[in-house]
Amino acid sequence: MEDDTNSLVLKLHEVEAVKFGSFKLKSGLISPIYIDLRVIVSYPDLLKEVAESMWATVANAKFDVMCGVPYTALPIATCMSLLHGSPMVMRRKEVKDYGTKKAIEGAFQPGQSVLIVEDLVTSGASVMETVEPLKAVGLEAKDVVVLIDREQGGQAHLERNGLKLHSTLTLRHIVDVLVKHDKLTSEVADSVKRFIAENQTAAPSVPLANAPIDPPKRKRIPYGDRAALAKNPTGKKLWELMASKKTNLSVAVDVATSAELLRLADLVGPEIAVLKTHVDQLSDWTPAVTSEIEKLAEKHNFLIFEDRKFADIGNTVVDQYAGGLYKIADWAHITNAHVVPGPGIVDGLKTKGLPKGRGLLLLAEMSSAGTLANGEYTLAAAKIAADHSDFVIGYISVNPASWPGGPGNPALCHMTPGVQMGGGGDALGQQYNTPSSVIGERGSDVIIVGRGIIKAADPAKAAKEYREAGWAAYEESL
Ligand code: S5P
Repeated sequence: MEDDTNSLVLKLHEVEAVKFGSFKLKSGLISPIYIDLRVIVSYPDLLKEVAESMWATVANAKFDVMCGVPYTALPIATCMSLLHGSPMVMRRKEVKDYGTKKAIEGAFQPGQSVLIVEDLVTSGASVMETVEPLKAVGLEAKDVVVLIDREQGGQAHLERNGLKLHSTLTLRHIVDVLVKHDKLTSEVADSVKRFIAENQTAAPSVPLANAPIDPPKRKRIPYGDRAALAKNPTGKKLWELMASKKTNLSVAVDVATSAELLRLADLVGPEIAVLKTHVDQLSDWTPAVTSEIEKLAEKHNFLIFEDRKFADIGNTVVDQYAGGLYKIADWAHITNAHVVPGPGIVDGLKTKGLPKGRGLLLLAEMSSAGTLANGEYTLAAAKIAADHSDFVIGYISVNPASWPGGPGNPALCHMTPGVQMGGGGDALGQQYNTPSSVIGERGSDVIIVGRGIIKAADPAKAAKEYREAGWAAYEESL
């Protein structure tokens, strides 16, 4: 079977149904890959092979009739029908008003089950457009067979609408086969994989009657695998570090003196992936403090995150980041910014941070009661992150699982503050969730814990407990 799909991939590449380069898509995006399966009709042997492979893909599915999604999949469905004696129905694409004109042609009985046949799935929108008129005439669609799943979210969207997607090939598999056979360089393969990761689709807005309302449980991609997707060196290092050190804990050392900061950093160092600082809270800061923090980061293998929350226009943040007293860009691997000024703030910070290989987190949500960072604002932050994924390594977020597309691009990391074992909050609006809720239910990647650790009687022991809780929740979500 593996060999069969390998030869199929090579033939698709040969007839240029799958091309690599730089292609402008309808959406305006530049894609490193272009797939056009219409060309298959010119190669009867290949069409037959495609139909046979897709038939084998749904060997275990049960259905009464088949329906190809117009137009590219129509000849494929016809070929499957001829080869295996399975009847088809046909959807008329032009009929928008299902009430007055026949949208579905052919002989069928209401209550019969239908297999949807499609050439390529991206978001699943065109499959859903076909399912709707089928349902309207009483046909039941449960299974969809597709030649190529681009793995850009279609499977999850279809599943949410009660449809099981069976794919003969995935884009990643195609790319791997072509690299193996020297048809493609691994650089191009990586750029395609990054493109897939960065361009996950939002759920199509075609609502289906009788669709189950429970969203499917997302499976998490392991931290280690996400390193390969990250464009930014600090983003990559963060994923690698979390995977190798087995920790998704960041400690917020919000203290008043340098000695206390260094003492706590040394104590919690063995447990953490990221040390989060607010150096402007220190009453006795000198440049020597940051070199000491850097030494501890080396000793314990963690990254330094200065939680500066930049919020000004691009031109101003340049010097706030690289200059002034603290020269944050010189020593903090990670810093963060609000998106309220618009994307210019990212461009500004990038001028100083990117040459040093630094990474930026965008505040997409906040943990405090009454925060205004929600809804459209959060989506705008996600868009800015997507547009700057060379520098932006992720988000400060609170409930990424609730975002319309879920946590989104797996190259980007979600870090969540407002974490304490007991939940609750403080007197000034801070709201806490538990490590298992943050990682397990809310879909975040890193827990940021301040007072739950630094105010504990034994901070090192508390850090170990939070680390274990965070890691257990991560492993359970894989
Ligand atoms: O929305 C936010 C964003 C951040 S970065 N809410 C937050 O609490 N933070 C920071 O996380 C905050 O500045 C503090 O350093 C830490 C939370 O500390 P804790 O003591 O409440 O756990």
